[in-house]
Amino acid sequence: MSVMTPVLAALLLSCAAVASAGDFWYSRPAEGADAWTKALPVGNGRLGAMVFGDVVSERLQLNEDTVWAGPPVPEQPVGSLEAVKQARELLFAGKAAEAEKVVRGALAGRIAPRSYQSAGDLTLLTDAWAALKPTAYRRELDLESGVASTTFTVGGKQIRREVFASRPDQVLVFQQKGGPAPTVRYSRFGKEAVEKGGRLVLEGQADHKGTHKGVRFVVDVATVRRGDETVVWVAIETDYNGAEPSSPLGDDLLARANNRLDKAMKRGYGAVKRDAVDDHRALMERCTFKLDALPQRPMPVDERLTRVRDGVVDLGLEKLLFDYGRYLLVGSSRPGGQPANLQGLWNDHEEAPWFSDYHTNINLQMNYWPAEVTNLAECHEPFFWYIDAVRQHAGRTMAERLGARGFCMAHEGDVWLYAATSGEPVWGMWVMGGAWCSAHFMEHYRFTQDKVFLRDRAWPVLRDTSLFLLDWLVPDPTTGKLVSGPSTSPENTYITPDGQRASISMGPAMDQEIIWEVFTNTLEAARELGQTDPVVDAVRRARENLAMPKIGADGRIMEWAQPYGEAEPGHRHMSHLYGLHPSAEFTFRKTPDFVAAARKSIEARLAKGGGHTGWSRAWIINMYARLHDGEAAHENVRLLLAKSTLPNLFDNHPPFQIDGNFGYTAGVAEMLLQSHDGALDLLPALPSAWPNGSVKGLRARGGFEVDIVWKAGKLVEAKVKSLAGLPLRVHGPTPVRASARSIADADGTIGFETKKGATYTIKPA
Ligand code: FUC
Repeated sequence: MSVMTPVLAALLLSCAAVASAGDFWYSRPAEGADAWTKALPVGNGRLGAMVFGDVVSERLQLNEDTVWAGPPVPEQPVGSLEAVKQARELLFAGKAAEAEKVVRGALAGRIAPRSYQSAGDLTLLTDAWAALKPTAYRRELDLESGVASTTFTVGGKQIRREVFASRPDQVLVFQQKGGPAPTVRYSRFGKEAVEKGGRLVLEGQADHKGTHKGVRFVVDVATVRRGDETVVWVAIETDYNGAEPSSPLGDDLLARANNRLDKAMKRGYGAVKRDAVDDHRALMERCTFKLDALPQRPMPVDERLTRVRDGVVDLGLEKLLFDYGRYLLVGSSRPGGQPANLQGLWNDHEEAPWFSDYHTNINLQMNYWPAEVTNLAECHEPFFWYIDAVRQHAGRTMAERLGARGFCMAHEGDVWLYAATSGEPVWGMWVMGGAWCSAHFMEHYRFTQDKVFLRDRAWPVLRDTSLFLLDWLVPDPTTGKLVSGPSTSPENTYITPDGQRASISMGPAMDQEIIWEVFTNTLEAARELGQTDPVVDAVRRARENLAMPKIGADGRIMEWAQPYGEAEPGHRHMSHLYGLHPSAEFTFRKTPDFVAAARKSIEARLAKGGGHTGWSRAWIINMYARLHDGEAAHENVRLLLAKSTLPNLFDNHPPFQIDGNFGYTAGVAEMLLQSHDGALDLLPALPSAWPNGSVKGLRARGGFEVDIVWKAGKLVEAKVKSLAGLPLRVHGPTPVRASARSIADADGTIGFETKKGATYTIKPA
């Protein structure tokens, strides 16, 4: 479906380039009404800054990942079960509008504004430069080191500024070399920091217009001047208690912050920077992606983006955006911290769009799609922590009030670890959030083969999810098959046979597909662990009796159990295609008819304007990769850059929402390597726009690390390192042979035993 014309192809040749360190730069500061989406992010998983790069008045907008407005936190309403039973009866009787009324009254609480918030702004003022005109200006983000820099010449002096967030020392650091010391100010939504003990201190509490008082925090700023060097150190500490969010920590926050600053300052800028860079680089350099093309005149990112909007294919930018997704995950999700939220870590609002929370009907999960495959498994940890914490508290209460054992989650959550149906039924009446997230635990095991994780972390989540689903499912009175509901197919609506618009139904395809996956994962985990828990038998029986997705008369996957009319045929969610991606229910080897039906469904969605949000477009890239359609996948890569990417390469919903960044990186990985269908599939969706390139350090299920080189659109060689010593099956774009003795299947897939730690070479046969 590529729309590449000969003119475009020619432009592609003349403009594309190998991206390298030093590609992510701009020739002017982030300014104007949309300055924030031009500024550059740094982060250590917990502390983040947006760097604007202004010469006279530099602004660093800061974040700390627990600064959230707070309680009261909603609970699943008492009486939910009665409402659910009533809604089920009404839905089975074809009375969707009445069912919706019941749900809206009894199950949908008010959405409360407990937003994730900015921690404030650090301003560095140099009045002496106000009347001067800087030259040789450049601001840059080095994805490898994690350092943002601004360089310029002013008043005959060369100035260099650097900003980074140190994970080892847990401080944010600004350094300026050359020029007078800037005047330092700190403020947050109109409140100014005050001097305390020689430091600039702002003590605050996140709230919503005086209500929803949440996390207390201290921002502590120290400035040190030595020669012509100025270093500004920032520590941010909060009273957020992850173990029990409703009981804030009682620590002296200022003492804690002062202590952080003392320690870091004693070590000095050089040592702190070296350790921060080492820590960051260690993760970044594990996985590299290269696309070869002709050299290009160096050009700032914003200008390159403009050209992409004009139809140019910029391979350097496509590569850069892949790296950026990894950079943003490293910057916003590290063990011990909060999961990456809707904006990752970076947010300048007091009340952010969707409160910058954790949406679990696509967004939070998409944030973690690149984690395993691009070799950042430890960045997945905050997600696991969060889901497990909800499981042990509000997720259990929610299940209980829905008459079930185990745990569940609805479509959104936040640092207060709540779980409850809320808002409008079209988004709020959906209890599959925890079930979908449970799949990530199994995937982590598949990639890492970490049995301890499987036993201690994944099994309790899978077991509790299965318990919930066993109790939640009910037999459809007509077919006797088990169905989920009342439930929305997030967040779509349909037309009932009598012409009304409705959202909830019984047995929407996505629910059934998620449940099939949970049950399948539970059975697989039980097998791996030798589990004899009675829940395993119950799961096996329920899976056999589960209503499965169906292909409609039009050849598409049916989004709802009945052939309802579509109210929004180009809807951004493609929930019913969950089985194609991220799940592996519809695959070429197992269910080719469903793969074909999924393709028809995507095409129909796109024909009606689907893919219009950044994350929706990113999901489509992943889906086309699973359809082994490199041309269509690449067309959506191009469209994501052209239509849904902001000047600082943040993903645009609109507004900024980070899921599309992560979904993009996962999608590119998916085009180069897949491992969900019983074998490693090398270059399953390589587009003609990427004729020459390589990727190193991708991870695959079964515990493999994979490097691939290709030329003229053909596989040259792959190296597969076996990390767990499991048998390996490999399938190439054309028949392949291995450096070990192998057996080939009819479809050209080769299989052989591996030794833990050994590397195998795969070449065209
Ligand atoms: C889902 C999507 C919206 C948005 C929100 C944060 O509900 O349907 O488009 O991304 O999450």
